[in-house]
Amino acid sequence: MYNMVILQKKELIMKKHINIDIQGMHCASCSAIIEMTLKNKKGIENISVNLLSGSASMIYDENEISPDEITGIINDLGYKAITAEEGVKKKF
Ligand SMILES: [Cu+2]
Repeated sequence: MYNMVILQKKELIMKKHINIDIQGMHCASCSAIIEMTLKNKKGIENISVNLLSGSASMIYDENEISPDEITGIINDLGYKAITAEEGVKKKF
């Protein structure tokens, strides 16, 4: 009983929401390619890529994938991904 509670808590902590700005998307197939590619990666859920705002929103599991890996996947597709944290760093 006690162990189960701890496991559930752990699971909540490991799943994080992230918003990523993506530069270089021109049309609906650009956003569809990014969405489909990330959807197939382990540890990524609830992904939605928004062409108009040039951003992606998703839940990721810290045990399976890191923000750096996610932006790397997007960059490998030929786009420029910037996480919110990097954006803040650049301003200073
Ligand atoms: Cu396109």
